[in-house]
Amino acid sequence: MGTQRAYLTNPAEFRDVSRGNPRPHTLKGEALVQARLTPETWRLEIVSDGSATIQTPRSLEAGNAVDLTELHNLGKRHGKKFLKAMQCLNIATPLGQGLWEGVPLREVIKLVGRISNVRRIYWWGFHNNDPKQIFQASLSYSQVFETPPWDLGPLVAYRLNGQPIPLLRGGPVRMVIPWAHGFKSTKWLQRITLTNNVAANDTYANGNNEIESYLKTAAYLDDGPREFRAGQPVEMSGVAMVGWSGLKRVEYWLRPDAGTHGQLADDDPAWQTARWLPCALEGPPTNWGGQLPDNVLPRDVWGFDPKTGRPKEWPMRFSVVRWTAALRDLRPGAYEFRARAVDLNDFAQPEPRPYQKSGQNLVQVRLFTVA
Ligand SMILES: Nc1nc2c(c(=O)[nH]1)N[C@H]1C(S)=C(S)[C@@H](COP(=O)(O)O)O[C@H]1N2
Ligand SMILES: [Mo]
Repeated sequence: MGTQRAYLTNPAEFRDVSRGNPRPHTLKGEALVQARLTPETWRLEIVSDGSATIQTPRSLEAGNAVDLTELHNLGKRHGKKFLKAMQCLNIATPLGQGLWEGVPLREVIKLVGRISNVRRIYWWGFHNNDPKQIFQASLSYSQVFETPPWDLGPLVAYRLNGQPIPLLRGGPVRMVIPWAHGFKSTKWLQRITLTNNVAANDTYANGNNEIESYLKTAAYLDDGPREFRAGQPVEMSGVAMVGWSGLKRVEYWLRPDAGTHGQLADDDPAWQTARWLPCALEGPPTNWGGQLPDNVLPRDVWGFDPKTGRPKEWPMRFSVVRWTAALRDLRPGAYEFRARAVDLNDFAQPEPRPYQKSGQNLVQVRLFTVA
């Protein structure tokens, strides 16, 4: 999505991260019906694994699993529209940004009546009939039920950019966890399980990933030309993900190429003397109506002021913002360009020191020459 100018990414153009063999979004016809991935056949089970007590489990077996009409009806009362960029914990650049619409997960779970002994909630989406391939993610009871009003809780989503979520993006129904990396936003959602087991049993726990990490504030560089002519303006650009800690600014550091192919160790003293200069951050679109789907009013989007129809804060958390840096009067030579984000704690990326299995936020570099 690096060089894309439109605020929302076309659903077909998100970079895709999907397991399963065959991939669920390649199913067609009868196979799609068997998989319950059409709007008519889609069902959501909400059950206990035996360790939690729930009043009225909703299951295929009992014939009372939740269908799309029931979910849409919940949406009429509790539905939220919100902007969010999807980002994989293991891929630096965000995959795409959407306007999602869904119902808070807690409202969906209320459909089972009284519950007790629930310490964790996990869910999975369709893959195929091989239980080993199930892709599962989880949250704690409190993360689902006790979200503060100034935060968007986890959502069961059914619309993307004003349309039903296409099969390719995990429709008919997908979990969307606004603050988390993509692996918690399970596509082709089919079953939610309540448990007393506190162990976080996310599939992503395999592979050494830190599974409770929040989206990180970080700047990423666009690709672009590697050679410029002297006297020509050089514009560098990229996107910044606005993570849990918000974004204060993006800044850049330009230095002559040190001849190490852009390698710079974490403990290299050059970091200490680097001169960081401000990048320009793109402001909010002046015409939100032109960016949002036709059937969505800015004032109805979460985080927007209902009176002005504009975002209450900019840039918005859990979304991306574009940045640019204009480099002028460069002498002929070879250069290293780096950019980093500074969050609302005044922590510069990557401070605290990064553990890349909690999300990718290394400071990126672009090499170029001026001839
Ligand atoms: N059912 C299912 N949901 C899934 C996945 C998957 O493999 N299967 N991949 C997850 C991961 S790791 C990421 S990063 C996001 C990617 O979302 P996208 O393909 O819509 O960009 O989907 C998540 N949801
Ligand atoms: Mo991912």
